[in-house]
Amino acid sequence: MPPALIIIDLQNDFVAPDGLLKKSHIPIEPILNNLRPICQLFHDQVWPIIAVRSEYDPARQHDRDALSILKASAFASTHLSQLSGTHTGKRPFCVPDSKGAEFHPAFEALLSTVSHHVITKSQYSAFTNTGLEQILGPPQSTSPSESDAIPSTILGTPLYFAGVSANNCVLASLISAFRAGYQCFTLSDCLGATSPNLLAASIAVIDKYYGTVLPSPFATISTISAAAHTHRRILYYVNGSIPSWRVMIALHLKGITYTRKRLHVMTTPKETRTADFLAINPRGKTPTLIEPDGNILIESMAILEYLNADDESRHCRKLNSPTTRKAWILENQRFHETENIHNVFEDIELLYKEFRDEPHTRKRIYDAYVATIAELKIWERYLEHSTFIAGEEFGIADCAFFPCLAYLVHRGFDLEQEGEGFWRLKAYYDRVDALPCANDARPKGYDKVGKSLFREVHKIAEELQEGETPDELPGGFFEAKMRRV
Ligand SMILES: N[C@@H](CCC(=O)N[C@@H](CS)C(=O)NCC(=O)O)C(=O)O
Repeated sequence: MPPALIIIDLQNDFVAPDGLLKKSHIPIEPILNNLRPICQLFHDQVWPIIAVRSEYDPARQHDRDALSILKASAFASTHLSQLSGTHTGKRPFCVPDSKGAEFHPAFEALLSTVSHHVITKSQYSAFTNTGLEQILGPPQSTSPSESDAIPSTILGTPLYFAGVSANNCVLASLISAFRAGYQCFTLSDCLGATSPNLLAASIAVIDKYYGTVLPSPFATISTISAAAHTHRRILYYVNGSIPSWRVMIALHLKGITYTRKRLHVMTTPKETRTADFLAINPRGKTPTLIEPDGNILIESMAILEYLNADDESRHCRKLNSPTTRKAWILENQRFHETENIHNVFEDIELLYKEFRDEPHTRKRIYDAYVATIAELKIWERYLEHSTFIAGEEFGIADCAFFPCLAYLVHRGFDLEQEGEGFWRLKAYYDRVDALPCANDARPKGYDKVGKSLFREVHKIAEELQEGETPDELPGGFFEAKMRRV
């Protein structure tokens, strides 16, 4: 389906000095100055332009409670206030047949120069009970071929949003479009709100969760056409998180293109815990992958299995060959085994907590360290027989494993010095780290060694080992220390 331009609510009540907002009306001229060339571009390309207007009839107050019709059932029902909002409050905006409900004359003048559709809505969202989707056509333009486990032929129709107010009707309409599966763009200099803060906050939310924000000069025939030939696949990720990192390696390995959306977890509230994100993934976790067909995938291991589905089915078809069978069993098993290494060092991160000096915590950190050494010994042995962890080819098990190892290294775990020396793991680390997929997925800031946790871990280990004999120690710390001495 062709791209479309959706211009929202440039009506007197919002943008005229004699409208309901009076002195705090949103100035329309800057918006129109930027919108004129875009309208002309869409008109020339015969791409649809939709002028959306609101009519909020106080007599139809029940509309306020009407449930938005949201087709994309993949989304959680978490309440997003914009989606059920209307302006039929104490100060009714855009009452039917009022001057306030008319388009601003300057916008009318612009509309008279281009072909366009007008639709009327009665809630914030231009998608609620308006038939807009019939005008736009389906959000995705082809269906996946049956032989394609990973949809690569689905294109998401791009929609470009402009108008007012950014924090209510534009945002609500864009969220509805996103949930229905359209690719969403917003023209940052063609938006308005009643305050710069509201405008900036809305743009930030759109950019963070729902789409691409761009100034109108960047919306050219070539960028818009390129968007129309792209599919909508989004990965929400946390920088440096092992689960996200795994998925990013696999996406690159499989040559799958996608848009990255980074979420921060050191902020208050965490960007993973906002209503917007919880409506996408009720667990509030990354990685979360939105597929071009609208499916939402969570849990890194499940996503990796999904991304490997094509290879998997190819393997399965040949499972009667003993060699393929053996390779498939090994890869599958090693893939699941990586959760052992992923879980085992979790308690070392207690060093980040305020209560890190409590004896009980220090014991947990020590135990995690000992268990990590023991676990790595297993992986060191596996590498005696192969270049990668499940064979001679870098595969899905490596995608799951490598970030666990690389995280330890980044936190100061010296593969050559720890335990009895993890020489094979060190060579493996260097080999994988040089691969394009590892390079592409390397977390920001991980090109240099980070704050070493292991210096502190060693101190704890020394302290807790005092008085114990080496034979009683399950881990390799003492052995390594003796070797170094
Ligand atoms: N089992 C999940 C774990 C995902 C997970 O814990 N993600 C963390 C980042 S490492 C997250 O998104 N945390 C955000 C939060 O808890 O709000 C997986 O493998 O995908």
